[in-house]
Amino acid sequence: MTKTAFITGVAGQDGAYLAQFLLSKGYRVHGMVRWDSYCEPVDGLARLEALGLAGEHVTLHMGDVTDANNLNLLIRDIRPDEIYNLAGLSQVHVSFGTPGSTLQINTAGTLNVLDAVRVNGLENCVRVYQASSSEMFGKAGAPQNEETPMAPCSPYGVAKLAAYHLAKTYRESYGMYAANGILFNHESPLRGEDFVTRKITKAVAAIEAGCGGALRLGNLDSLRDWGDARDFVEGMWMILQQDEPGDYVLATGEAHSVREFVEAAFKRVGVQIVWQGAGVDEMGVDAKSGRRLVEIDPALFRPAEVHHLLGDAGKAKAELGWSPKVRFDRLVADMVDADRVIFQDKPQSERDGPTWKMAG
Ligand code: F7E
Repeated sequence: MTKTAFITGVAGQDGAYLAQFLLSKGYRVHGMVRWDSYCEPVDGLARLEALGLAGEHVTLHMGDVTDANNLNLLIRDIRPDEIYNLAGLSQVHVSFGTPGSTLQINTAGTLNVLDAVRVNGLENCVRVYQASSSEMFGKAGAPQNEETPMAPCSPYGVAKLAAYHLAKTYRESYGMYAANGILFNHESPLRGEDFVTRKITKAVAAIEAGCGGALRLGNLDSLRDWGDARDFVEGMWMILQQDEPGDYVLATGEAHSVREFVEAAFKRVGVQIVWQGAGVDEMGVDAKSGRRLVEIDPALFRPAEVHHLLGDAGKAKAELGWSPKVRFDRLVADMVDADRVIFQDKPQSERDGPTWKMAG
């Protein structure tokens, strides 16, 4: 029997890859997009378009997780077998500036999804995947797994932790199939340019093409467990295929610093970075030419930082049979190469356009 999936946040990196994955499994896929993406399809649906999924492949609905009635009606009409709640404010730095809307979207939004299932009486026929995050571990020591006490230190982490507990509470109180995927950082060529990996790979490609200034970054020493988003969306699906709902860490088990990511990305285009100076005066320099390629921008430091994320996905491996296929070096190379194509395809006169303007 054909299954139906409903993805909130379908226009994001994970939503687009998950839609592609579920379509390949024969699912009917419905996705929710906010009004601004819906009304400005050129930009708002760019990721779905990049994967060839716009149009008839995914049925799109205008909506918002902060609008409970809207969600109730959508879920009543679609009657999905599986809901993937991926909608959210995902930029940790931004969450310090907009803590109120972060909690509205990431916590109350999750509550609205869970409650929509309950008030429609679908507790026994819908499975809900909640996009939980390694940011919930915050200051907890590494490595982190499902048993690690959580100590979030950003509004984003706090909001996600509350949503994680809501999913567990609905599971335990109403017998709902609600499962948390606690995902460590996962990246791809579709990653937004306000996240550090994509910001770096796009800047490196721009510099190689001769049209980029120095890359300005914040904390170079934070350690992240970076995987490939395409591996991780498969894990999301696997989580919902278990007989009993549970909570699972998905991670590569390998941590690298932002500094290492910078070095690997430049290495891909044949540039060796050497570091000079210290603190806010530190800079990354091309070992051959002496050109300054990386600078520190104190405005990019966060009020509180998660220093070391390193996931232990042993439970997912043992129970789901999930393990990531893509490792750090290949991820960096794939992302740099995808950004190089953007610059190769553009004549010099168009390279200053908004499509590659650096953000974040
Ligand atoms: O930062 C440092 C920054 O913004 C990574 C989201 O998907 O993963 C992501 O959250 C690190 C941090 O990701 C810049 O301080 C230095 O230590 O790429 P990011 P994130 O905050 O780890 C988790 C699992 C999620 O759930 C989130 O939704 O890089 N960093 N310089 C910088 N970060 C940014 N964005 N920009 C910089 O210029």
